[in-house]
Amino acid sequence: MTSQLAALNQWVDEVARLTQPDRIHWCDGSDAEARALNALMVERGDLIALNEKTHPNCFLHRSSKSDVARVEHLTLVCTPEREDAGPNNHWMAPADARAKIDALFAGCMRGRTLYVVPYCMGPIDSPISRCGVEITDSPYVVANMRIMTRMGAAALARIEREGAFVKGLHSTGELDPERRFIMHFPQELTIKSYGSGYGGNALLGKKCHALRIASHQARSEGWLAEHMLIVGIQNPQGQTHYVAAAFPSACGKTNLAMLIPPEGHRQAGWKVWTVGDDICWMTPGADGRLWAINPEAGFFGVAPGTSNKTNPNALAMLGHDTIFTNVGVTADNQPWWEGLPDGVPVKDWQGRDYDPANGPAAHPNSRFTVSARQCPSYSPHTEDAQGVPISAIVFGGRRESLVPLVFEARDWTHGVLVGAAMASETTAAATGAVGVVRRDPMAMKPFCGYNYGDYFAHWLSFDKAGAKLPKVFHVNWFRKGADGKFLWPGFGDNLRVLEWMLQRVDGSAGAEESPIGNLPNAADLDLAGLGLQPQQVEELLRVDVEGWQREIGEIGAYLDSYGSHTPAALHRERQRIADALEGCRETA
Ligand code: O2Y
Ligand code: MN
Repeated sequence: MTSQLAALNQWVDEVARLTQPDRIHWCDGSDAEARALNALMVERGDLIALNEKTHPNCFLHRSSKSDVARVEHLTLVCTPEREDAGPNNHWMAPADARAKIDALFAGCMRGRTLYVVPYCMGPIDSPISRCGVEITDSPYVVANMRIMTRMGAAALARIEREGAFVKGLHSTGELDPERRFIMHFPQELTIKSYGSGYGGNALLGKKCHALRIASHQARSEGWLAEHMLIVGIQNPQGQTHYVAAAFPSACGKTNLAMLIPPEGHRQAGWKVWTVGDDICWMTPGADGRLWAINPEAGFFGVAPGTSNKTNPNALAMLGHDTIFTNVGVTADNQPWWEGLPDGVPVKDWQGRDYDPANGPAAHPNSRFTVSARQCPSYSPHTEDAQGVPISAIVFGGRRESLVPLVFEARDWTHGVLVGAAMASETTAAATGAVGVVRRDPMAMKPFCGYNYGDYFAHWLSFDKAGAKLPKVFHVNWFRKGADGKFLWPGFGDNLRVLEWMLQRVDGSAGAEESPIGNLPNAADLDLAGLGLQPQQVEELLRVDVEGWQREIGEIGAYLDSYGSHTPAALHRERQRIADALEGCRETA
């Protein structure tokens, strides 16, 4: 037996002594194992089989009603020094955290089965991929991990061959919000999660491993673990450029990852390929470019609002082999959520008879878990061991005013500032006030496993001799006109903006310089057939100098909040923009 397997066995034994399960099951990831687990969950009432004719091999899971989303206030990063976690994370000293959560784990698996889930984040033979093992007492978590990661025998074999693996210990516990924690110990490559069975709290390969722990590893190993979709854009000449894009929630990330080109573009030969919809690991290649993999193997997407109009590719993949969580059901046992044009719900997400007075049939954060291979636009290059080369990085947010449709950063340092200054208006999808601008650098606010100031410095460090870094852009699909209506149609038409970006990468499109970056002139964008008025286009691309002066002041205060951790180069870059805006006002 190799030392890695010995280390794994020893850890499983330790956990079993602490949690006292009745049985231990090592998951091999096989179809037979999945069938048996599904049958067990149906028998126990954890899963409900959906209409076998319309949705073969699809199941509904209803979570506890107080366990329906990530819990940021209970999510901790436990570094030896508080400052290393930064003001962007909730922190507890590792020894205190361990004592607190191990007391919860003591005896928690009595009467339950302990599942050992070996998994690989990324293609099984990719040097960029990393392995982990999740120990859980939830068969629902096993079923989801099987879809979301490369889980089972092949991952175990890789763990046997190579160095350290990430240890994730999870128990649903009593599903009591008062006895719930999601703790990260980056120095020990360990995650401990107790008291939730939902999504990012429980599927430890996703946000916990692939972002919080991986961002920490990436910093020390010289790569990037990012909250980004990856999409391939094929032009009519047959060249494909890959774009990585970061957006805060409720900005249409999954829709952009699965975009369908507008009719004219489709006819001209444009194609869009989906590599990933949520997480991107990027590493510098021998050629100086950044090469990216999607560490996940599936999508854990929001169901409400997914329809043939907003995301036909997503809808097409949900017809078979899908786990739905917290959606409603129709009389003939089909899954249903708000935004579907057809069907009538008879049961809501809690299993009650549907009554609009109780709220929506599907929980607003209800989800589908589905293999990425079922997506019609799935890129075969998703499996490439070396990853795909990234030509452009896009940051975005939801801003009613001020922020133009698109601008290009002048260089990498400016691009890092653009990402660090990212902000979005809150929507009804999140708790708290609506329409408030919140900073969410690189869309990593809940996921960066260390001090944001150090994270900005890590991003800047990629700009070194020989690097051929992607161009960096910022987009805002959500600017509104004086009439309160969105100025830009969004969805498939966002390809027109991506087209300009890729022409900038090739050096074939024009742009006008401004203090905030380079913007397209109206003539640089293909707006054919959109019917936009010239004033609308002007407003979409307008730089409001006074508004930006206020914004750049607020960005300064935000950067200051990370104290001495914020790199001086970002302060200098911000000052340069402030000076250029001042110069603009004086000449106006
Ligand atoms: O993990 C959850 O509980 C839901 S949140 C989520 C799910 C999939 C992809 N991204 C997110 C997110 O919050 O960014
Ligand atoms: Mn996400």
